[in-house]
Amino acid sequence: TLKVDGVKVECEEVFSLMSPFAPDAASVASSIKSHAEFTPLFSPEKFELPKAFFATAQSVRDALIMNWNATYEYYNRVNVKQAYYLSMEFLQGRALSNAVGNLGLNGAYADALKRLGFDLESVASQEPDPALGNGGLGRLASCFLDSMATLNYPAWGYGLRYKYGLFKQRITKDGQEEAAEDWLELSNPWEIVRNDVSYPIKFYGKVVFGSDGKKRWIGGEDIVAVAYDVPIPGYKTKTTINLRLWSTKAPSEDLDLSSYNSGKHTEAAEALFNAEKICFVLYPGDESLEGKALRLKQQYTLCSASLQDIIARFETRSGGNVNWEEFPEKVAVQMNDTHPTLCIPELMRILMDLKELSWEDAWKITQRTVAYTNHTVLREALEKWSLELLEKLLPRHVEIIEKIDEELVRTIVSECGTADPDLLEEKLKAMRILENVELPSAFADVILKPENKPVIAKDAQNGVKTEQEEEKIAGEEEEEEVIPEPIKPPKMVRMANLAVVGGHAVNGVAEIHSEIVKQDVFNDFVQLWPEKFQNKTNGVTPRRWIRFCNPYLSDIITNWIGTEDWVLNTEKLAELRKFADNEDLQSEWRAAKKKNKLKVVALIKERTWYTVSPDAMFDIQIKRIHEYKRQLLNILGIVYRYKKMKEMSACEREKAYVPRVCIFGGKAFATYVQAKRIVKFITDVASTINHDPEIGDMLKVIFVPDYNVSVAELLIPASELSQHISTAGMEASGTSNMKFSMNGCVLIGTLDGANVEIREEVGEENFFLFGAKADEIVNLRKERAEGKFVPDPTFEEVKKFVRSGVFGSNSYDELIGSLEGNEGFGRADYFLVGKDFPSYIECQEKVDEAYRDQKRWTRMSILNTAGSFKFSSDRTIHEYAKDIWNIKQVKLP
Ligand code: B1H
Repeated sequence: TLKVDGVKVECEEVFSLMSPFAPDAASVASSIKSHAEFTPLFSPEKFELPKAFFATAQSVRDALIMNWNATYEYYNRVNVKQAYYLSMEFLQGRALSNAVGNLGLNGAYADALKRLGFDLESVASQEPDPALGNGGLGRLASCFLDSMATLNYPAWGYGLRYKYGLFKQRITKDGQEEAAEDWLELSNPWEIVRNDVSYPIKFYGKVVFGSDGKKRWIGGEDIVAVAYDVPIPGYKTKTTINLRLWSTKAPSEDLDLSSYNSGKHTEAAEALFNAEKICFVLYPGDESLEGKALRLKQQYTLCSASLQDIIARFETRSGGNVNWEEFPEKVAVQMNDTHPTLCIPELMRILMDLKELSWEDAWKITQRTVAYTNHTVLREALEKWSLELLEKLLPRHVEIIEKIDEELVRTIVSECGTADPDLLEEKLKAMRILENVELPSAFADVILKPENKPVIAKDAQNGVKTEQEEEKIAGEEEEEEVIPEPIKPPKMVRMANLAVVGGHAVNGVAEIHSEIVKQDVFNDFVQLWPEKFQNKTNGVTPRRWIRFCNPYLSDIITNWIGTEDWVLNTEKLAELRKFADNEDLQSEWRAAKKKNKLKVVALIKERTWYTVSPDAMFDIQIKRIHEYKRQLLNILGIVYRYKKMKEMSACEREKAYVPRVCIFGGKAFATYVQAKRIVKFITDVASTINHDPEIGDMLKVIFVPDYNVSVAELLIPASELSQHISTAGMEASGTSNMKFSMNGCVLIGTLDGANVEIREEVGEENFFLFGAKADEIVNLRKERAEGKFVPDPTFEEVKKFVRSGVFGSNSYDELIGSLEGNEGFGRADYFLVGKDFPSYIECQEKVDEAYRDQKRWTRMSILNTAGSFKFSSDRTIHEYAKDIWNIKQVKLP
């Protein structure tokens, strides 16, 4: 009899899994069989793949729960400081192979499943790929969880349990179509519903004074957040941390039984639906006001439920002896971008209104607890919320935000002084949390420039007008014309400014990005609090992103380095450098790549019906479709190559180029029209080129539909060239660049995000660099706007070719127009595709030349893997733990 999650269970199989000795295949097989028998999801008479997956997952989960309980109990006992990573997104990917791999049970599970007539790989591929994230930001959060657990850091993740993850992408003749992704359709074997862990969440209502003179937030809409726990195992450690995802429901009394009984079923259940819909989908469309309110409710639910939970744990661990000053010594909260910024006013509210702390004490505690990671410098992506909406939805929080803004104004005025009113005005404009909102009354008089001060105010002061004022008033009297009131810009709350002010640390995610954050986006704050700003270059987990997704290459690395320690200590990968020219290693290396390419050949066939040659170079660009990521530059480069090939004889063609398969993957946000045009254009180009018999295997273009983590796990190990070609200064970091490099893929890219550091680590001769630099961009855009930019003839040639109708009747006016100073279609090549085009083409020619020499190419490939050790998320998490969270590793006894 064992206690699992507080419940007594009788189960022999569970016992054998939790024993300190690795279970053998026989006991694993019997555990799987017993789960298959008792899993009520499937019919009892058949034992097929889907059932095998569920039973296997449940047997693994048993092992995880043992370790997860032990970890939790131990942290409770030692009461160490714990970090909490709050993120609206966790892009977990499939869990089975990862869990089995981290537990070191690969052999036992593979054997056990063989005995039952299955193979582990096919069983694992039954798992739906949970996409509770959009891209890099969510995947980073998941890599961080793996590293936290692996490195034995006391840390948890908090997120939302969306019923539907990121949409499923279908590619039709019209381009991208979206369909709901029902990842929970067959239930989720990894989660543990915690009906015992739930918190009330309030929206709307009003703020009143209680009889004790304290503020109370009352009325409105009340819902409940329920915890769903997902155990996260570390690699080769017992530590199993928790990802706690919140789901929402209505309090049970909210079903209006009398309406229901009188036949008004929909109205009676309205409250239930209203509460549940909050967690229906990841990033609901937020063009409408309803969409905005829903997204804001999601953000607040995450912040409020997580903080209530963290505070409850702090109180329990304090054992009835709560000292709030100690809170920041026990708790670190990391906000993944600004999406959880409501943590700041929420923690303030709880501390002041519920725990009765003073503003000053609550503020000190909040600031010491919270930290903020910035992931973007694109101005339009810096989150802002309408003050009006916030006021309605969270009236108490708006009072708190207003007070934080007022305190900030006080600080700015005292630091900057009033001697230079222009400078002060500029600072206030850049730094205030509230935008387009009058200054708090206490400051209006001190700050306004003399000429802006209301005449009445002066009048009232001394009754004497200046000469200019007399003239102005006289002028106004003469003109009888009524001047219409100017339309007031909407009042907004700038979440990034709130996050900077309310936390003790702000970090960017790659060196160049953190510099831009300091020099540009938050420069005024840097002058005020230079010590807050840091860099934490992103990383990826080497477990999922090489050890498990690329077993062929992993075995080779282990053999040549002589140990498997590199999975934990990636510095060891550097030892491969000394073998970079070794012919034996080189031929093993190429053979592994070929095996991975063959898997992708099959994937392409299955998903697109195209047949591609495994002997061609695999050239891959996989990421969200966005103008700044410049898939358009890539595809126009391909079009140019195609045009040149068509102008050549077969013999000339083979001399000039190496055969390539150019692979794209990625989703466009459903309402991002230009991104969807790019998808359509890529598939149109693909269909022309792939059916051109003259070109054959010399060039193929593939758009892999429904790109997700599992597809990335197949494509990355098979890649030879990968493209990271954003307009310099616009990609904060990128993380797929790290995964590619680790898997021995050579990068072509701009000096942007983490590319800069990857190039430094792998050596500039092993990275194909092109394009304008970040500090040239502003000037280049200015030149463009002034009509001084003269496009290269190659760029004119490629645009003309596209317009000639080679790729169908569409002339792509909107797409090609956006690259020109064509007013109707956009921002005159804001992303500088035309500027970088010639250097991109030239660089791609160098790629062909290098690839032709397979020894040289393999050397470059090996040196990429060898130089990628910095980009393990283990390194990143150590840095967060030391420089921001101040937490220590705790190994379970
Ligand atoms: C990144 C986002 C993002 N930056 C808003 N910003 C979102 C912003 O749903 N939303 O509202 C979702 C995501 N994502 C990415 O973060 C950067 O573009 C990458 O360069 C970076 O590697 C990644 C992780 O730091």
